[in-house]
Formats: sequence, C-alpha cells, structure tokens
Amino acid sequence: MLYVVQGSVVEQHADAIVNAANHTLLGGGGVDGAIHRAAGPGLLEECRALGGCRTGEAKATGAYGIRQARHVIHTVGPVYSARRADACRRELESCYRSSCELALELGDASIAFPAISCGVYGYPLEEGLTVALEVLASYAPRFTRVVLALFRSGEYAVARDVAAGLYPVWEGPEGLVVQA
Ligand code: AR6
Repeated sequence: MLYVVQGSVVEQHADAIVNAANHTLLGGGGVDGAIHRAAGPGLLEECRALGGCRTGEAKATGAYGIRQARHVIHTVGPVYSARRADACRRELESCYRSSCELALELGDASIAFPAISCGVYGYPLEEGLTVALEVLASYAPRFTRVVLALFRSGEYAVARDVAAGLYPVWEGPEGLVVQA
C-alpha cells in the first residue's frame, strides 16, 4: 500500500528511511541534517567509509539512533535546472527506483521517503511529487508499506492533489491511502 502523510520522514515507522543527501554523504541541512541529528555520530562515521554517491544512485547504512528503522538509504537527487528538465526527471526517477531496489535487496518490508530534491535542490514541487508518486506506485505491491512523508503542510496539500489526479485515493487514519 502507498501512503502520503504529513510529517517528517524521520518519524515514520518503516524498515528503511530514505535520506535526500548530497554527493559527499557527510550530512547537510534540510532532511539530511534532521536524519543525522536523529541517528547520531555512528551514521556519519559509516557514511565516511562509503566514498560519496552519484546523482540518481543510492547507498545504505544502519539507522543507529533512529530506532524504529533498520536502514537509512541515502540517495542524491538532481539540483534542478529548467535547461536540463528531462535529465533531472530521469535522475529523480532513478533516486526513487534505486532506493526501492536497495531496500528490497536488504529485505526491508517497508520504506519511507521525503520529497527528494523538492527543498534546497529546487525541483518544482508538483513535478517532483508526480515523479515520486508514479515510481512509488509501481513499487508499492513489493512492500508492505511505502510512505511519502511531506514535512511542510503546503507540500502535503500539493501531494494530496497530485495523488488524487493520478490514482484513486481515500483518507485513512494514517493519512492518504493511494490505490496504486
Ligand atoms: N525534517 C524532515 N523533513 C524535512 C526537514 C526536516 N528537518 N527539512 C526539510 N525537509 P531538502 P533536497 C523536507 O531540502 O531538496 C541538504 O542540505 C522538505 O520539506 O532536505 O533533496 C542535503 O545535504 C522537502 O520535502 O532536500 C543536500 O545538500 C524534503 O525534506 C540538499 O539539502 C527535501 O528537502 C538536498 O536537497
């Protein structure tokens, strides 16, 4: 099942929590900072050994202080540029796909995502959420739960409208349920 919820990805009950990271994998602002703060210094130490990550790819670590999760999956979204909109879309699709594939390889039954690239990296929100929902809908049957967590209420409102335009949806106690 695919869920769209308002809240921080850090708080989600999922085997894999996805981080919108940068090439260094050494932390940053936004959700990356929140994940590193919640996980603690062990996460940074493991990240140092990974040698960075390319745009569109994903790498996994332990979840450390994020007790309810088994893994953090770090992926690097595109820095949006209108001049290379098609390439950005392919890179963003690849982030969601690579993260799901890695979680499946690791035996994670559930996975929670933030809106990758839709903050500091400037991906237009509606387009970025459309990519997220389309890829996640295609993976939903392979997990017990796939969650797209929108941190800001404005982001959640847009996500709800985008999801309703693409799929049948209904409001459940845990948020918006998307019939993928
Ligand atoms: N907790 C949970 N979610 C958050 C938080 C938070 N504290 N802050 C933002 N979000 P962003 P990006 C949501 O900017 O665009 C970092 O510095 C936000 O509302 O975190 O992929 C990295 O190191 C949005 O929905 O990621 C990179 O340098 C989502 O997280 C760069 O930012 C993604 O916004 C990556 O930029």
